[in-house]
Amino acid sequence: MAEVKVIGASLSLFCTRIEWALKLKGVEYEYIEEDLKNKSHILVNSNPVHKKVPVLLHCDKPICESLLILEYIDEVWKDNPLLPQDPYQKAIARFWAKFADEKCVMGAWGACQAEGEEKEKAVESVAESFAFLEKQLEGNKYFGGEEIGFLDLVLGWIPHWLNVMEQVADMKLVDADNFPLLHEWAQRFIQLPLIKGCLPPRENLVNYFTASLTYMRSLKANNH
Ligand SMILES: N[C@@H](CCC(=O)N[C@@H](CS)C(=O)NCC(=O)O)C(=O)O
Repeated sequence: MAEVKVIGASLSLFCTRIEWALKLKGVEYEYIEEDLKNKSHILVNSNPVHKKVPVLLHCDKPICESLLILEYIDEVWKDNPLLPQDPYQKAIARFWAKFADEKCVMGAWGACQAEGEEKEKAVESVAESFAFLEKQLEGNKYFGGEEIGFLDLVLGWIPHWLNVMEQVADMKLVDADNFPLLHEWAQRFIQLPLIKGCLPPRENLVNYFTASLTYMRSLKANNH
């Protein structure tokens, strides 16, 4: 029986960050692909509150929510630390991670779905959030400093997932002109062999987001 298992979905940005962390730490794990349209007993029993992936099973004990899983991994496996040791810096990294998930992931997905004037406003609002992250990169190679850390993994969806969202929804959120540091960081991050080697194929993401967007827009249209 594997000591560490990840219940995940191959296209999920939340799940990929967990796999990156485990690989970075050199932890062997078994990956269990979940069918989110027909959730397994193991998922429902392991995450009865949200019934979402990822779930980390460590010696059969479940840990849910990707940011908490990253922290757990960092505490259990000490090699290649993800979070800063300094309590203040640690709190700051957690703050930006929560901010990024609440404002940037959700904001970008909201902007994808919006249309017309609503889309312009949504794009503007996410850009304001990205501007805060751009500032965090001033004088730094990575969010973690010289090496990738917690916040880099949390924001690691930008070069791959956001890029697909931008293509599918015909919008531009992060490019070299508006966010040069974030753009440069994204290029650097995605080229790291460990990161690059654990990404879902772009074509699958394009198909997934195209279908999701069509579905969300049809729901919206039927409500009017
Ligand atoms: N806040 C959660 C978000 C996880 C999440 O949204 N997972 C999606 C897949 S990307 C999911 O399991 N969706 C299934 C559902 O909503 O029923 C985390 O960080 O782990």
